[in-house]
Amino acid sequence: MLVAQRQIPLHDNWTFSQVGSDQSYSASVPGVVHLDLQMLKQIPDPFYGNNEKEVQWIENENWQYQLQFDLEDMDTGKNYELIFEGLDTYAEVSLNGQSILSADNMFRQWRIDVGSKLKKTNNRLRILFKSPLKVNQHKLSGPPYHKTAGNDAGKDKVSVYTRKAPYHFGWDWGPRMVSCGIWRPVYLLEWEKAKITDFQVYQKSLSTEKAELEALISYDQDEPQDFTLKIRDLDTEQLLAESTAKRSDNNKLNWTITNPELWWPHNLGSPHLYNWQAEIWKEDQLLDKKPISFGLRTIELIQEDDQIGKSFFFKVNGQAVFMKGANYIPSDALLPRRTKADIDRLLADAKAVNMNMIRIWGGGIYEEDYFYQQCDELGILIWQDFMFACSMYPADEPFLSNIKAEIQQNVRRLRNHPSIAIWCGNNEVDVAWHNWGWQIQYLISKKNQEKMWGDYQKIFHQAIPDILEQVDPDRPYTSTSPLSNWGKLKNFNNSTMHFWGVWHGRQPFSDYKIYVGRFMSEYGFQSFPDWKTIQAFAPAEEQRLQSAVMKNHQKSYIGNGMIASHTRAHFRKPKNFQDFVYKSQLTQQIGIRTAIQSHRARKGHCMGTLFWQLNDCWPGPSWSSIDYYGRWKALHYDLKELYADILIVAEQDHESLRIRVVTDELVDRKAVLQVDAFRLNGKKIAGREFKLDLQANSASSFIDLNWKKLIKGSHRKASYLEIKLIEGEQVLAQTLHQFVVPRSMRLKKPKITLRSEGSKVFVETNTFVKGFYLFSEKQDLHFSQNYVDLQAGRTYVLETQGAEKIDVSALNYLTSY
Ligand code: BMA
Repeated sequence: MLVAQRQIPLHDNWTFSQVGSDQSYSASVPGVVHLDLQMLKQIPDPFYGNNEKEVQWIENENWQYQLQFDLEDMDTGKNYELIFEGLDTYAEVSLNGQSILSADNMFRQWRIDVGSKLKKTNNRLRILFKSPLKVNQHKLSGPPYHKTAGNDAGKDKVSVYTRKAPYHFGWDWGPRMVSCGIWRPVYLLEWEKAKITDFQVYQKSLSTEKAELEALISYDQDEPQDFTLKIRDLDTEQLLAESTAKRSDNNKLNWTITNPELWWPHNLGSPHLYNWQAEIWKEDQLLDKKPISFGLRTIELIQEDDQIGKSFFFKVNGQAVFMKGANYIPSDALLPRRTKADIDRLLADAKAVNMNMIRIWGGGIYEEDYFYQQCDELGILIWQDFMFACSMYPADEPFLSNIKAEIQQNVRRLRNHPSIAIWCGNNEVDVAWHNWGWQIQYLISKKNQEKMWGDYQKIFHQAIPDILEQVDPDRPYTSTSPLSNWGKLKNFNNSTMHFWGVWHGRQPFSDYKIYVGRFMSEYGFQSFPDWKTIQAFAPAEEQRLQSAVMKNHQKSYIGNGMIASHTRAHFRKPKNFQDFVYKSQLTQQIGIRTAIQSHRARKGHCMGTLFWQLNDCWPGPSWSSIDYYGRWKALHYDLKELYADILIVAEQDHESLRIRVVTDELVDRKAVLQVDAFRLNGKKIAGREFKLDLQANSASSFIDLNWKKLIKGSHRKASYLEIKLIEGEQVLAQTLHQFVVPRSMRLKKPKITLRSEGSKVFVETNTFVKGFYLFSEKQDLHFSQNYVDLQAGRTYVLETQGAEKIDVSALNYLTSY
């Protein structure tokens, strides 16, 4: 089918210059100025060493981008729109000397009708990017919204007045990189007669027998006339609906599907997608088409008062779903260099460890369409914040209408994605205003306090819900995350919770067992990234905890000392920095393991756990489970067990042990729990078996035993348990339980043997090993499992992808002995 429409990308032949200089250079589009300068070697790699400091001058300058282009086959009978998918941020755009756009929001798309200004040859497109620091300087004398911007690392905290990714201004896991540029694609759209501007599908009703669907199609036209609108199923080629359209807005088309296949999060079913296309026709000419993938599913957010407080959980297709996942931050400080392959890899890594939800956190960006498409396909749900985080925002008329346009556009762009489960107004703004003491710390007058909170309500309690009511009424909205603050234990009975007692509150890991909220949308603990990652950003002499580079790459005020103290509490003294880095990862793993186990063990009370944070935007220590270069930390490997559908949690008390089996499966099972006690040398002390009736989707099955009796005369420091859940021949779940922290275990120096066969490495040991880590100094190898607790006398298979044959003599390993 030929469409009377053409997209003409404008990505080649751009030049850029610093305003005030005569030098101009070639530029990459899409791109940002830091990447262009780095490419030209005008600045060093900002991620290396302390180079971040060397590139700060860029934010104070204005930058000009220019393009000269021809459009030889231009047809004056057609329409031409210039479309910027994203301009970062303050951009004055002119075409052939005439000003055509003044952009002020990185999150918006801009469309300009340029038909009357274009020429066949020698078109000149010019974009002046103005420094947000200069543009917003005058705002600093108004009410002190900026004072609350604690993560903004600048002297003048203009981030709150700038609709630009908040983390660009600095965050507690990332550098300050206030860049500018044409950060998303730019193209000319040539069209005639009509083009589709919107295609939205609603589920009027959904059951296993029948789905009743309604589409709303809007279009632009050059002159009013009759068009035919059609909806086609791209998989079956079947025409689903057709109607004549006489008006351009919200044309309704209806159709029904019998025995529909539902979309499920991947752990509960298959994420089935229908591929539908909206088309606009003039007689037998197809003018425009817009394909979407659509998943049939219902999603409900259940917030009900109950005996203890207020619930917060999701039902998908009528089933209560426990959410397991992490918070996602933008995967680069300099966004345009990310590729589709990077997105694929990160999402595959999330799915590989059984995550069913990712929270796109409010200090970053609304992601690319591709990101959400992949989540639709993989069956990963998205919690989508709007881009506001950890500070107060003004709501004067021009700023509020800018925000409204941003929300309208992004919701319209994203609303057909089945993966998006919820919209959330902001990250931690409400909780901060009411608990972080800004009013006193910054001496905010009563009048300003009223104004600032009034503005908060205008944005998050009025403007956003009003827009959602109009353009996406079926999806849940929550005004902020968290809704409850971690200060008091009773608050853990209500709604969403960010528990930062561990880390910011300096509490021990064991507090994760006590502080379990109804939906844990944040909590976390830092570790250092992979040793290879450290080598990539720190010169050899800086590879120490206290070096200037290591300190600069640590952005949390609480610093590397917090990692060190917890690492010391859990492991023996590190032999060197590399050993420390490795042990920091094992420590993080123990912490988050404690948290996730506690959250899942209290399923029902708690219905979601999203740790902080999945990924990084530059190389450095952080709360992430995957580092900037995509290398998995110890935690990420462990998530495979922690987020599996069935999880065994051993809750140890003085003498008793409650072993709980948590299942997210939607079926009941009869299984046997097998508990075996071993000495560290592998000798079995005792074993017991228990019959269990597992009730679908619950954490109700458990057994209690006296662990001291079970290990008989053996010392708790010298023994451990292996616990398995078995149905017939199949091991449904298994775990190891140690009675004391690794530091206190009577670990012996292991004799480890490695043997390889093709891409597989076979590992054996003569005594228990906590956190065996296999790697190669020379090659980047990813193994199917790593940081494994090895039992004596067993054989472990670590398989690598990518390498056909592994030579064990080229492998190294670390153990925590
Ligand atoms: C959370 C996040 C971020 C921050 C993290 C770690 O609350 O929302 O603001 O990076 O804490 O401090």
